[in-house]
This record gives sequence, C-alpha cells and structure tokens, in this order.
Amino acid sequence: MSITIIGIGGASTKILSSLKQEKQNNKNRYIGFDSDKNIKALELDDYCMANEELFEGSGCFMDIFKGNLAIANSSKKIEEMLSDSQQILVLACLGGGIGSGALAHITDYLAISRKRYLVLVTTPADFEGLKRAKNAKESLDAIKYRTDNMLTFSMEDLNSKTDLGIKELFLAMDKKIEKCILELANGEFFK
Ligand SMILES: Nc1nc2c(ncn2[C@@H]2O[C@H](COP(=O)(O)OP(=O)(O)OP(=O)(O)O)[C@@H](O)[C@H]2O)c(=O)[nH]1
Ligand SMILES: [Mg+2]
Repeated sequence: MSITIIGIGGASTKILSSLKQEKQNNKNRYIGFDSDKNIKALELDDYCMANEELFEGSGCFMDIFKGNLAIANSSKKIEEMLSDSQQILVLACLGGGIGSGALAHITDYLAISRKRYLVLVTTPADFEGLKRAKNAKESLDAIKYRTDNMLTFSMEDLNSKTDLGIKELFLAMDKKIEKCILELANGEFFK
C-alpha cells in the first residue's frame, strides 16, 4: 500500500524528508508546502513553495494570516500535487504561521474532492508561548468539523512525561510521528 503524505510548514516537511531518506524502500509519496526556501533542499518527491515575490523565500514568522495568504496563492499547485492521490495523510506541526494557516484550506480541498484522508497534528508545548498556542487553537477551530479524520499528538503531554531539552523533545516527537506514519501507511485506515 502506498499513500501520499503532505507536510505543511518547516517542522512537518523536515520530518517527511528524513523519513524518506531513512526508509528509501517504502513506496509512500512525500510532498510538502512551505513559504520558506529551505523546502528546496529537502528530500521530498514534490513540493510547493509559496509565491517567492510575496514571501521572499522566508517563513511566516508565526503569522497565521500570512499562512492563509500563502496557501490561497498556492492552491492550484497544491491541488495538482494531490490530484492523482486517493489516500492522503496531512502532517501539520501547529504553532507557526504556515502549518497552522494552511491546514483548513487543505482539509477543505480533500473533503470536497472526496479523497480518503487523515490529518495528524501536533500542538505546541506550553513553554513555546501564547502566540503559538493561539495559532494552534485557531487552526484546530477552523477544522473542528473534521475531527473524525484527525489524530493529535500533544508536545506538552510528551514534555510533561519526559525530562528532555527542547532539541531532544522535538526529536522524540519526530520519532513518534515517523512511527505513526509508517503504521498508518501499513494499517487498516488506508487500504
Ligand atoms: N516534531 C517537531 N516539531 C517541531 C520541530 N520544530 C518545531 N516544532 C513544532 O512545530 C511547531 C511549528 O513550527 P514550524 O513548523 O517551524 O512553523 P511553520 O509552520 O513553518 O510556521 P512559520 O515558520 O511561522 O511560517 C512549533 O510550534 C513546534 O511545536 C521539530 O524539529 N520537530
Ligand atoms: Mg517555518
């Protein structure tokens, strides 16, 4: 079974790139969306970078409205990348501008085009601050009618159960997400 996994934002696309590199023998298709030019250097099967004239190859600096604008400008390319895939997993690490701002647009497209899809999100840890918590909440509110198709991993929950520094905490979450993606790709949901 092969599925398409789309990462949105810096953290999600980075995770998919390492997964693709580590598990070169799996058949999944890894794609990504970001406004940050770093996406060009990642190991992905395809990607969409938000309009370079508007974003100058930079991230959205936690501005969810910029994330909304980025996806609105990129919807044609995103839809092209997803058009041949029938089983799609969306990975969004919430808290920043792109991942949080683009999620609802992508899930709306998947729902309307009647594709089989699942959303995997992470929510930020408390120490990351109110702005990131607010972005994640806004993003989740915008897809609240689609929670049947959603799995949530809480960074705060992982943080409270471990005694890790920030880098190690994010790495532990990367591993948790990678394991989940591989299990989902081989599991019952996507057949
Ligand atoms: N698993 C994991 N999560 C991360 C990592 N870095 C950041 N995060 C989480 O992901 C959230 C979103 O961060 P990014 O992906 O950098 O944000 P973005 O969507 O690119 O948004 P902007 O950079 O503001 O445009 C953060 O609030 C953290 O909770 C990482 O290396 N691994
Ligand atoms: Mg970013």
